[in-house]
Amino acid sequence: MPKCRFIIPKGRPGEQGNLVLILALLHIVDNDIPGLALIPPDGGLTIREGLTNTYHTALTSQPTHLVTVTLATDDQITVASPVLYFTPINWQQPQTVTVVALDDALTEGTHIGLITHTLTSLDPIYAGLEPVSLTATLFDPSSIKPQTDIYLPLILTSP
Ligand SMILES: [Ca+2]
Repeated sequence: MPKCRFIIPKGRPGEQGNLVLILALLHIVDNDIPGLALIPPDGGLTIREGLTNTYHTALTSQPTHLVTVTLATDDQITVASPVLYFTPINWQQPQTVTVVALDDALTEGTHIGLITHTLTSLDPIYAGLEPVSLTATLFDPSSIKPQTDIYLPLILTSP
C-alpha cells in the first residue's frame, strides 16, 4: 500500500492553535494489467527446420502467489523448458524460451508452429487468465529449389 505524507507547516507563534484538519481522498489507479507478455525477437519468431530460436516472456503485473506457465507445442516444434515459474519476486524478469523446429521428412515450404502458454496459480486473477499463444514461422530447407546454373556458349572470334 502506498504511503502518503502530509507536511503541515509550522505556523507563526500564536497561530498554532488554529490547526485545520484537511482530509484528502486519493484515488489511485493501478495501471498494471495482469497478463503474460511474449517478446519475440525482432522480425518475429522464425526458425529453419533443425535449428533453434528464442523468445522471452514475463508477467505484466506482480502476482500474489507463484504463477506456473506450462508450454504446449504442436508436432512441428518443441521447447527446451516446457514449464516456467514466476514468483512475486521475479515476475518481471524475462525468462528465455528456446524453440526447436523439428526437421521432419515432409516437404512443407514455409509453415507455422504453435506454442500455447497456460497459466496456473493460487492467485485468482492469474488463475483466471486465458491461455496465450505464440506462432513461429518455420522454413523447410528441403523446399528450397536447387539453384540451376546457366552456361552460355563462349564464342571466340578472331580479327
Ligand atoms: Ca519438413
